[in-house]
Amino acid sequence: MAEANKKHAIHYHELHCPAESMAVEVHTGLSCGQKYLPPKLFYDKKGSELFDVITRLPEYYPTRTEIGLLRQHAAEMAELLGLHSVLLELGSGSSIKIRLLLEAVQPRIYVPMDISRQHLIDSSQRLARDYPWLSVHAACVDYSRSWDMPDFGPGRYNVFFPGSSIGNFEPPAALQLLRQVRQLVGCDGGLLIGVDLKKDAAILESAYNDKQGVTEKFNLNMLVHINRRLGADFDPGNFAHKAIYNANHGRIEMLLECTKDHCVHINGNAYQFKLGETIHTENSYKYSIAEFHGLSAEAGFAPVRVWTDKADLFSIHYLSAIE
Ligand code: AVJ
Repeated sequence: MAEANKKHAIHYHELHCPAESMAVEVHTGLSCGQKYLPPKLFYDKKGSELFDVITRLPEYYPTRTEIGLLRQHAAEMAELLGLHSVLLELGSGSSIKIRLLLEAVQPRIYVPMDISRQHLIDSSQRLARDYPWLSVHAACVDYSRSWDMPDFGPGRYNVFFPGSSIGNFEPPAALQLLRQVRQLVGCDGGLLIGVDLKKDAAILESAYNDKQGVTEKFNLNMLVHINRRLGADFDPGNFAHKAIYNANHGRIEMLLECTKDHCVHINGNAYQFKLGETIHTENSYKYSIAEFHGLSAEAGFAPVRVWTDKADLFSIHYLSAIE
């Protein structure tokens, strides 16, 4: 068998029981005056693949800027994280960014966590193949809810949370998640987190309205995902992609705008859609450095170091647990 096709042993932890909770969440969101669906529903296998294409788009600056910062400052980041820690990653996706840190950090255990199960398993096996010395414990988890983490033994714990996925959370929910991360890493742990910065609306809006229409496909794929999982009859052809920067809230809002009056059926319920009405599928909050320091302090983290690029597009914070 060719080396590239060999399956490499990983440990797997199932921490997510999605089916009935998805039906409830979809029903709740579509029964609201302003209809909404949670952004985690983007990430079936197809959605995770489309997101990977987004990360390489010319307009989508966050991934390439963050990777630039990781490359440039990996040694300093590794020194702060320390050797042989338990390294957990939230929303690990394809586990590409962690590769820039692994050699320098030499974690005792690496725990990629993601909601997209098959994508997580495939990515974890590729990582285990490329880093045969690394102990990989993949955990399928919906980190927008609280979860019970298996015990990975004594030692220092660090969380890596790149990509500005924290921006998907309403500020109170972001605080709750950071508090849970603080619990997870304990009193001598740390958090290395990528946070997209506030900036000119034109740069933001073009990043979420790419010319090739990949973000549009990614947005519409949520409806296809719901159709498959819940037997719904969404016609993606009845919706158009929209992304706008809401400066008052400091967030990009992704919407699916309905292009004609119609009705969608899910689990015996009928949901009416009017021409021009929207489903709000995602918020992506942007934070100044000071704002993010405020939020993380409330969660029990002290700022240690922050790295930004020359154009001030993106930030990576290293924070250490306090109290
Ligand atoms: C994965 C949440 C960081 O908000 O930029 C990209 C998702 N949505 N294009 C982001 C996304 C549309 C992305 N995050």
